[in-house]
Amino acid sequence: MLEVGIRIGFGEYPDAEKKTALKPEQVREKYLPKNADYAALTDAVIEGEVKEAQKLTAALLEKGTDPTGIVVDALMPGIQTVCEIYDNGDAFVPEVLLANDALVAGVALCQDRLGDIPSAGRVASLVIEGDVHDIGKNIVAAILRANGFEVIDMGRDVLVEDVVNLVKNEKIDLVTGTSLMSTTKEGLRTLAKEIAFSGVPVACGGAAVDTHFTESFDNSIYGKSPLDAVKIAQAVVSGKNWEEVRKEVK
Ligand code: B12
Repeated sequence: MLEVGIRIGFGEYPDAEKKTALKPEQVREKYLPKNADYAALTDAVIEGEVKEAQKLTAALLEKGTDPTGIVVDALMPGIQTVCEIYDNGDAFVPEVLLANDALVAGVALCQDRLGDIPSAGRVASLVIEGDVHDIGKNIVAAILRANGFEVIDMGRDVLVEDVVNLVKNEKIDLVTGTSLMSTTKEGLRTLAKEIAFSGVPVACGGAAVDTHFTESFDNSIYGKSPLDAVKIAQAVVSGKNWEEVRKEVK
């Protein structure tokens, strides 16, 4: 852990994906949806244009487009583009944050459209202690909501003891934990262990974790995409335990 911390301090990230070296325009092409209406919305997110993102999302909803499709196939490619460009050193923090604002604005409209759906179950979503990367967690929470789950968004940099208190005091079916850094992912192991007494499993995701890591401890299920989070939540609510869900979602 200390060694990893030192290497990161020197700007070397052991678990980080290998840089693609794609130019910003190539990254945009890679993620840009084929559907022209979706592509316009993706571009609005890339440019961090909040009002434009709201306008285009509203227009798609008006046409009867499925809100989950808008989030997954139009809004998400926009933030993925900006994050990869940033990761390649071709964008700056404010650009990521503006793109996130545009994403959140679009997601909010999709959620409003869904209105009151009978709750499919209760999920607590968080980014683990020490980690501020909450863009992915926000998408996961939005997609869970779009699929009828009540989501208690605990935010980012969340202490394990706060989750322990939550599962003790409220009826929670599933916790989703996100980690983007090798220095924070161990928090997910602690979390899964500390809440095992309650029978509530932890769905783990984010770029720092994978099946190999998640399966090195009990009471956890790995998920790659927000739709995996939905599958996991549905399986847990149907009464399956974490071992059964692990096999099912693989
Ligand atoms: C954007 C970003 C930032 C933003 C974060 C803004 C925010 N509000 O989130 C800012 C600029 C603030 C930032 C800061 C830092 N960052 Co940063 N950041 C990134 C970057 C470029 C993108 C992350 C992202 O949002 N991706 C897009 C989202 C949509 O993807 P995602 O989170 O993985 O989520 C998806 C899936 O994983 C999944 N998912 C997510 N959660 C869950 C949960 C479940 C249950 C399931 C099923 C699925 C699921 O669904 C999502 C949608 O598909 C990454 C590089 C990269 N390529 O990942 C570096 C990166 C994560 N950052 C890194 C670092 C080191 C830092 C800093 C320490 C830099 C510094 N020296 O200050 C600080 C961290 C401070 C802290 N304590 O957390 C490193 C981590 C290295 C490592 N492996 O440990 C990375 C990998 C960059 C790199 N190449 O080295 N960062």
